[in-house]
Amino acid sequence: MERTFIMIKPDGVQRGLVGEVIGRFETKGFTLVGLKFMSVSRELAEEHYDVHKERPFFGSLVDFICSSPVVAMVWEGEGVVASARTLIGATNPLSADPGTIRGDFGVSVGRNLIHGSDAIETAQKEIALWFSEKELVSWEPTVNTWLYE
Ligand code: DAT
Ligand code: MG
Repeated sequence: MERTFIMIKPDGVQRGLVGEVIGRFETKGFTLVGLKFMSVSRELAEEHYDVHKERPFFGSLVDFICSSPVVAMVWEGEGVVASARTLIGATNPLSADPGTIRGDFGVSVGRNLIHGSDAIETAQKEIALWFSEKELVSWEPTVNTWLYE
């Protein structure tokens, strides 16, 4: 079963949107397999955003991620990587569709509330970066009989 890495960024936590965001993934039908509330070290933030290290916003992005706690999660389900990106919405909340997390709750690219892995391979890398094997729980929700044919 596919897995993706999702992080509620410091703005999402500070604005009291943790329950709202988790609820959207739960009610969609995805399965939570990893969850932790944590402060992020500079080293971890820099590694996580390594693909953006040459971009002008890299420094402020890393500062922001380290500025206040985040909620790191792993969600599982068929097609969860792409579907989570759809639930999250476009990078710039101003152009994100209503009904998406960024579309409903944000107004600025530097405060876009949430991170989601952009591809299956990226998800595997990010899950391994943020979670140890023993922090992930493999389980089969009984409701899956009513979610999957
Ligand atoms: P996404 O988070 O939608 O995958 P991304 O990987 O292109 O977007 O960028 C990572 C984060 O960097 C993004 O969530 C917010 C920040 N960011 C991206 N483009 C930016 C810009 N032009 N100015 C400021 N921050 C930006
Ligand atoms: Mg990205």
